[in-house]
Parts: sequence; structure tokens; C-alpha cells
Amino acid sequence: MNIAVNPDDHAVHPTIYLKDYQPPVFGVSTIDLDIRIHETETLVVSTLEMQRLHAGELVLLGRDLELLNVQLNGSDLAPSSYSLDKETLTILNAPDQCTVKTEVRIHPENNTQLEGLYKSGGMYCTQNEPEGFRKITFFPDRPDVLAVYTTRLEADNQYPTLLANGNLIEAGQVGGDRHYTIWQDPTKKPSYLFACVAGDLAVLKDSFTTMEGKPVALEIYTEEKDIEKCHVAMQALKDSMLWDEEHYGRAYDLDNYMIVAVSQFNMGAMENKGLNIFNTSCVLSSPETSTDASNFYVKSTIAHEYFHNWTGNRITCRDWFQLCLKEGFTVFRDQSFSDTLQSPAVQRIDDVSSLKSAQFAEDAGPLSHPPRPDHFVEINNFYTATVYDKGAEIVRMMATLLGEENFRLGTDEYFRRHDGEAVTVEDLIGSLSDGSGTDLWNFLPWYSQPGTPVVTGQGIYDAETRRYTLTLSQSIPKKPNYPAPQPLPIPVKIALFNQQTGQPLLLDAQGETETVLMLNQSKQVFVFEHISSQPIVSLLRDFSAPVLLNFDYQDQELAFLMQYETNGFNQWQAAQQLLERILLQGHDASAYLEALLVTLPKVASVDPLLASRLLDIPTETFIASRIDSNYDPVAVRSTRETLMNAIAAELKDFWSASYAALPIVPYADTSEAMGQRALRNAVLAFASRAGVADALTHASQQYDAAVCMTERLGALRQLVNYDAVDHDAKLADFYQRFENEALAIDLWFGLQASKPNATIGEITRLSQHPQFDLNTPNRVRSITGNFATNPVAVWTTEGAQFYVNLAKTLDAKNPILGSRILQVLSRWYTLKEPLRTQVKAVIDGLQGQVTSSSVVETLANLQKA
Ligand code: 0A1
Ligand code: ZN
Repeated sequence: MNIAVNPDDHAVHPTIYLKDYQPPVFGVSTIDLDIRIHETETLVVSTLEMQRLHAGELVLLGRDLELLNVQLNGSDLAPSSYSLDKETLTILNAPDQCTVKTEVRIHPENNTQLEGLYKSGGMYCTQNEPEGFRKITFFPDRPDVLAVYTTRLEADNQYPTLLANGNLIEAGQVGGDRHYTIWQDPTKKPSYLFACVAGDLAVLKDSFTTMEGKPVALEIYTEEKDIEKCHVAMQALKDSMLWDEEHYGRAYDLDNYMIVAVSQFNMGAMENKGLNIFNTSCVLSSPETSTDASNFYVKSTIAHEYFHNWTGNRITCRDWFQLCLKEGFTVFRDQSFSDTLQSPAVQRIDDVSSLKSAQFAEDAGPLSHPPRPDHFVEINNFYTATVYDKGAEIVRMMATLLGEENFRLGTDEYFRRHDGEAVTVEDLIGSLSDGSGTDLWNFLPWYSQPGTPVVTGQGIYDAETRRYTLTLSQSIPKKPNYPAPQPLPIPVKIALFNQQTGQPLLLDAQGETETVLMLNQSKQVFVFEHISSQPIVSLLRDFSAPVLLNFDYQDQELAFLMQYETNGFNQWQAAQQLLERILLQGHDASAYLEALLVTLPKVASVDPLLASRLLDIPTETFIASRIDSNYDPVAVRSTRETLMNAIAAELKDFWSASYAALPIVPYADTSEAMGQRALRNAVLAFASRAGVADALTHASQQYDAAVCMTERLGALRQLVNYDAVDHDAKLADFYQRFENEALAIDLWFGLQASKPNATIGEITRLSQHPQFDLNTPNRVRSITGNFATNPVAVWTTEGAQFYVNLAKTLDAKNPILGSRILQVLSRWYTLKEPLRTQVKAVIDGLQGQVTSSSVVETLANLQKA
């Protein structure tokens, strides 16, 4: 067994391997939980009906539990009949069928790690994925043990809302001060999907009738003051329920669907069966307090958690190595749903932007791992962009290859075969293959190989034979400790364009202008006949595979695609390719600027949302993710600033005209209105940069006249970034307006933390503000996440020390958060000297100072880079 050792404090965390998977020794048919919450302790009695499945000991997992009593088949067990250590309770010589009852004491009131049962604000709630349930009671806490749960919850009357999974079957008083509810969940589920809540909450109610005619009560619970901010989420829930019926034939199974908003939560949301628990940031939305981006995120997160009911809950994972089975498929499903909320081209642009900036970067550094890892120390460290987003890309590639109808046959087969089971990635591929009649087994290596493949291409046109020959090859980076990579199936969607007319060419007799080439060998040649003149090829349309593309385009050809591509995504992609050449390879910007000058006004007049994305300039952190050595953050900033200034100057007239043409209008939650607001803010940013007369006055007016947060924040950002005379006054005004709106105050922190010229002194001052709170992950991330967009300040000894100090503080308080914060420093080794050595010394200073498996594993990975 490999061991991750922190030699200084002897914290030892074993490595767990996929190859060592063993099925459970005992199953649990039913579990009865009795949870009695008191201000200074909570008592949990659990009764498990257990059945032997294989030879071995009866081992229950538990962490930080005070064991008060243990019974086997109704009799107290003497200490000689069981053994107890830090993580396990072993019942010695257990019979094949038995009832195991335990009573434990826990302390949710002191639980700052936000795993298991904990107190958030004034309420109690749970987070059990992946391994939180063992912090509530002793249990075989692994996803392949599925049981039927009955939960009795008891608390003081000051917590009138007592919720658990399933149906409410009883409620009543216990004496004068306390009360209880009993919930029964008819479906078998793994322990990570158990949830309960105790609080004083308001509820928004609605209903949905499934395609099977079953009425479902929908309820969203939150603090009373936020209840009106739940309508967007409620509508999204109903839309998601309908969408899953229409697109996957999946209806909801229980009588009720509850969502509870909590303010202290490590992630976005959690799909507990019938009782989702959401970070407030992913459920509350109002035009005044939420940006369009967060409003959109609420809808897609609601959809994501709802879709988990089939892909995750009814069909769950056999073990945590299979996490991408539920997450990848569910992200693919929520992305497809989001296509209905905004133009599919922009949806794809946004998904690919985040894939490239987060997942490609992760895969290029020391935290690189396959979508299905084969080992881990701490599973909490594997809720990553690779598991989620690359996992989604793999499902997308298979869906692209199969086409809509056959993909549906494949997914129908998956649901038919595996409903009620805990399965593996192989089960998904097997079902999709058998259901569709297409063998997809060659996609399996996508799940087990790390690294981003590079597709290199070359096109040759022969005027005599009127033949266009496209040669594509693939190479996959070899990673330490992984076997030599083998070629992967890579669908490459393409179109060819006539250079003279700008029109797409017909590729077959049916009039198709697009085709999917399957690159599944190291190198392949594709020939197109009857091509009348040298075409321009547009590759990887819709980003048909998660690869880096290296085609020997002339800059002028990319500029052509910016103007003439009929696929909005590839129009954007051509611009990005050109920008990467300018920013990374020092190409001249003139081809890009000329193309932007003619393209932007045209696109702006028909699709402002797409136009706003055409103004995306790769961020400094993205550029850094493409530089593997000698990275100089100051030089990267200066190159990027030069380009931004050139764009600002070149389109100066457009900014003025366009800003004037985009007046503030009453708020609407439509793709078109979102596009206008996004474009207005982008234009305002460039106008401020270009020094357009009155740009900052317009910003100030926009701040005052704003009808929604997107407008107010967009204006405030320019006032702050350009140190406008009134920026302090406006910041103070913002604070005062939203003092009691935690999510808006997060924006206030975030805006200041992301200021390009923010100093570490300013960041430290922000983190000493009375409203900064280490117990609230949203607040911590508002600074750490936004400051991370400023590599010039992060990559200094003080900047790195800021992250290291926080990771050290959070190591005990909230290791999941601490580990994520440390990951900001993962590309230290790419820095130029002497920065590289200086930052490494800061990171090494953490050695021996941390003990949690999450932070220790991340630190070890960083150090071995
Ligand atoms: N399954 C959730 C993500 C999640 C994971 C871990 C958590 O706490 C440690 C919370 C949520 C999802 O994919 O939405
Ligand atoms: Zn998920």
C-alpha cells in the first residue's frame, strides 16, 4: 500500500486504489434513524437490518462519533464483542442476518467542516457526499450499499421545520418545548444521499404533474426574507422536470421534491434524494441582487441536481472512482438543458471557455488525473473539472457519434438495465453500445488516460484533381505513472468554406455542409473530392472533442473564419485561436483587429450575446496555463494590456455608437435582454479603456440608473478599475444598499479582490473586514477566487503566502475549502526564476503544518510538480 506521509507530524493517509475494490461484506435492507437535536449535542440512534453478502467481518464506518451503546439482535454488546478504532466499529462474529443498533453523540454545533450534520446560520443541515454520513452514525458508508431509510427527527420548537428524505408519515409534540417528524423514503439509496434539515424556514410551494399523471408537491425552503428570490429556481425546476421527460423519457418518482437553501456550503448544491440542499448562491435570484451570470447558474444548477435523480440517485456509482459516471453524464444533461435558455452557440462557448480555463489547466499540471482516477488519498479532492467537465465531454462525444435517435436508444437501455443499481463506467458504455447498436468500447480509454490530446492537422488542395486532402494526427501527453497512451476516438466536426464567396461548401449529394470525421488512429488522411477551389477548413465545430487543435492556418484564414463561419461557436473559436497566437506566439494583431472591426458590428446587430463573447480576450490565468516554463506574469500582463489597448483604440467609434444604442430598459430575463446587458458592459469596459470622452461619467450614470445587478456591477467595475473620482462613494453606496444581502456583499468583496492593480495590502485589508467570515465558504471564495485572476499579485512571495496562510488556517476548520484554496498555487513550477524558487519556498513552508488528508494530498501533489 502506498502511503501519503506528512513526515513532520506523522499524519498518515492511505492511498486507495480502484483495483482493490471489493464488494460489501454485509448489505443493509433498512435503516431506522432517530436524530435528537439539542443545542449542545445531538444524539443519533440507528437500527440496521443487515444481511451477509460475502465472507468477512461486519465493519461499520464512523468518524468523530462518541459511541454510547451498541446492540446486536436486541442485546447490549460487551466491549469484548466489538472493536472500535478511529474510523471503524467491527462487530465480532456477527451472524449472517442481524440487527445492529448503535447510539452515538455528535456535535453539529461545532462542526465547521460542513460535512455530516452541521449548523449553518441558525439551522441544521447535512452534507453527506462523499463520506459525510459516517460523521452522523456508524454505517457501511459506501455508495454500493443501498437501503430503505426511515428517519425520526426531534428538536426544540424554535426549529419548526424538520425535514428528511421521502414522505412525511408522522409529526407531533414531545412535551411542551420539543417536537418531531418521521419521514419514510420508499426508494433504496446509498448513505451519501441521506439528508435532514432542522430550522425556522419559509417555504415557496408549487406542483408538477408528471407525464405518468402523478402530482408532485414542489417546495423551496429558505429564510423568510429571501422567499421571493425563489421563483426563478421554482420555474427552472418545473422546466427541468418537463425537459427530462421530453428528452430522456424520465419522470420523477416521489410525491414531493424539496430544496433547502443554506448559506454555509462547500460546493454549489447536493442532489440528496427528494431533499436537495443548495448553497444560497445557487438557488436565490432576483434582478436587484443577482447578476445575469448567477441567475443563469441558479437555473442550470437546479437542472443539474434534478437530473441527478436519474443519473446518480436511481442509478448510482458502485464506488467513488466512478464519480464521473454520475457527474459527467449529469453535466452533459444540464448543458443540453441550458441550450434552451440561451443560444446554443453561446452555451457552448461558455462551457468550452470554462473547460479550457479550468480543465485543460488542471490536466496540464500536477493535479492532472483521468476522468476516472485509479487511486486517491482523499476523494473530496476529486470533485474536479476533469471529473465533471471532461466527463461531460466524453458523453457528448459518444452522443455526437450516435446521433440523437441512437443516443436515446442507448440511454433508454441504460435506465432499463440499471435502475436501482450501483454501477460503473463500463455499465454506461455497455448500455449505450447495446441500446444503439454501435460499439463504443473504444471510448473507454478516455476515462482512464489523463492529459489533453493534441490534434495536429494539415490541408492540401490539388487544383488539377479538385481534391482537398486533410491529414489529422493525434498525440496524447505521456504522464508519469501511466502506461504509454493509446490513440483515442476523436470526433472532428468540420465544414469547408469557399474563400471567394465566404459560403460553406456542399459535402455530399444531400446538401450537407458539415460532417464528422472519426480520428481514431495516430494519423489519418481524409479526402474530399470535387472541390472547385482552395477551401478554408473549419475544424472542431462545436468543439466536438476536448482537444487542443494545432492546424497550420494562416492568420488571414482564421480572420476569414471569424467573419464567414456560419457556426457561432466556431466564429468565436477562430477569434480565440487568433488571440492565442497574438498573446502566446507574438503574432501581429492586425488580421484579428481588421476582422473584429467588420464582424463585431454585424453580430452585435443580430445577436448581442454572441457579440459580447466575441470580445472575450483570453485571461491572464488562461494564458499562463499554456506556458510551461519561464512564465513571467508581468510580461504576460503587458502583452495582454497592449492588445486590449489596441482593440480599444481600433474600435473607438464603435464603443460610443454601440453604447448609445443600448439604453437601459426595463429588466427582462430573456436571452436577448441578457445579451444587451452583457454587450453594454463589455462596450463600457472598452470605452473606459479607450478613454472615450465621458465613458466614466456614463459608468456613473449607469450605476445610478441601473435596474438590475448586472448593470450596477458592470458600471461599478469600471469606476473601481479606472479609479474614477466617485469610485469610493459608489462602493460605499453599494455596501449600504446591500448590507443585508449576503450574496450581493460577496460581489462587493469579489469586485475589489479582482481589481487588476489590487495590492496584497488591499487584499489583506479586505480579509480583515468585519463581514469577512472564514466559516462561510462563499465569502472566502469571493476573495480567494477573484484575487486568483490577478497573477501579477498572486505570484509574489506575499501573494503566495496569503494562500498558504489561508490553507493552513482552514486545514482544521474546513479542509475541503483549504485544499481548493491551495490549488491556486498549483502551477508555481512554471514561473521564471527567481520567482519559482521563492514561491516554492513559501509552499514548502506548509510542510508539517497541516494534517487533513485533503490539504496534505494537495500539498504533496504540488510539491512533486
Ligand atoms: N454531487 C454534488 C456536488 C457535491 C459534492 C460534495 C459536496 O460536499 C463535500 C457537496 C456537493 C453535485 O454534483 O451537484
Ligand atoms: Zn453533480
